[in-house]
Amino acid sequence: MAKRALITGVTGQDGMYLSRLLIDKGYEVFGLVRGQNNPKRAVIERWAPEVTILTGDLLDPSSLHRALLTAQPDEVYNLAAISFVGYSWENAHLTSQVTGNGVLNMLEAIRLYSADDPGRVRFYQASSSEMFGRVQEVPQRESTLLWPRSPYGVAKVFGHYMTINYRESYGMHASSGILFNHESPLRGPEFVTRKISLAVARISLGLQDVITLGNLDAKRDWGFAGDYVDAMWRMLQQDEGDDYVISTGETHSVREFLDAAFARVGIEEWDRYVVQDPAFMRPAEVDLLIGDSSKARDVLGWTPTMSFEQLVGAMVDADVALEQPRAAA
Ligand code: NAP
Ligand code: G4F
Repeated sequence: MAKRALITGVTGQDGMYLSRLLIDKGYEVFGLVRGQNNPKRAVIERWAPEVTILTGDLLDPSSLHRALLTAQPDEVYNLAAISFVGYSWENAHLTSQVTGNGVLNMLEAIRLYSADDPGRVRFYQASSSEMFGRVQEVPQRESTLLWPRSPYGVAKVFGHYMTINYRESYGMHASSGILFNHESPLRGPEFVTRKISLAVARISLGLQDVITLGNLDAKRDWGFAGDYVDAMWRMLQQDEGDDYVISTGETHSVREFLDAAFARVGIEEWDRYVVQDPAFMRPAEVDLLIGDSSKARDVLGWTPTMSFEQLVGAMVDADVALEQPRAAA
């Protein structure tokens, strides 16, 4: 019998990579898509036509219950969230509801659905290195004290502890992946890596003059999204639910990302192409993230496959290919 998986947030970067990974492993995959006439629905239908689309919203508990009844999943991957940190200050209440309370809605729906056998449905929660915020330890690991610096980070802490609480209270097979930043050509253009790769591609093709950014000194532990969804799957194949940090163990500044991206198109001196604007600075910044993923490497046998330079190169190349027809027109 093929295993069955339900993915919330299937239209996002990770949902798209995870859906392909599970399909390739022979799973029957169900994806939750929100809203009426959501334009992303067509995108996931093209990307992975094998996925059965279900409509629902993390804010609507009955839609989650219905999705469980239809999908009858062995595994649920809760990837849905308002995930853009910058946006979360302007929309703190909504972020708390979706990114925080939405996790509780999903956990509760699973608890009621599988009350006869609490371990029947395995649950993955998309926790985040943003929870470390003002970091209390370098590198950050599973035991590092959480000190979130944004409404998004606070909401993720709530979801993280709810996941642990449901595991401890009800014996659910619930795992929380504390994932550090992971990127790809499918990354949303609001995030700094994709904003840069798109702009560098367009600048190299003569389609754009400058890129306007905020803090260039922030440091992130950037990995490849394709590697990180593999870690999610590995967590749910363990005998028990648990928490795992997933990271590369290398950190780079936004400035270093700019170095690598511009170098890819043959530009060594990029100062004249980059403008800084306080509008892109955050009320509270997470200055440095670098993760220690020894536990995941030892227990899950997980390891990242793509270097920082390869990742930046792949993103810039993909955006050059995307923008080339516009330059030729
Ligand atoms: P993403 O591209 O922003 O995708 C977010 C997904 O959530 C989208 O499919 C979105 O649907 C969906 N969504 C938003 N609000 C919803 C609601 N009320 N009900 C149902 N679905 C809703 O994010 P991602 O980069 O793939 O990340 C996946 C998860 O991992 C997120 O929870 C994120 O916070 C977390 N995470 C990401 C990273 C990272 O570096 N990428 C690191 C740590 C943790 P629409 O397409 O309709 O908007
Ligand atoms: O790309 P970012 O917006 O990602 P951020 O805030 O680290 O959040 C991402 O990673 C988290 C994991 O740690 C996820 F949980 C979350 O869902 C999301 O996927 O910003 C990265 C850094 C920040 O320090 C920001 O201040 O880049 C800096 N930055 C500088 N200029 C900018 C810009 N960020 C954005 N988005 N846009 C700018 O113009």
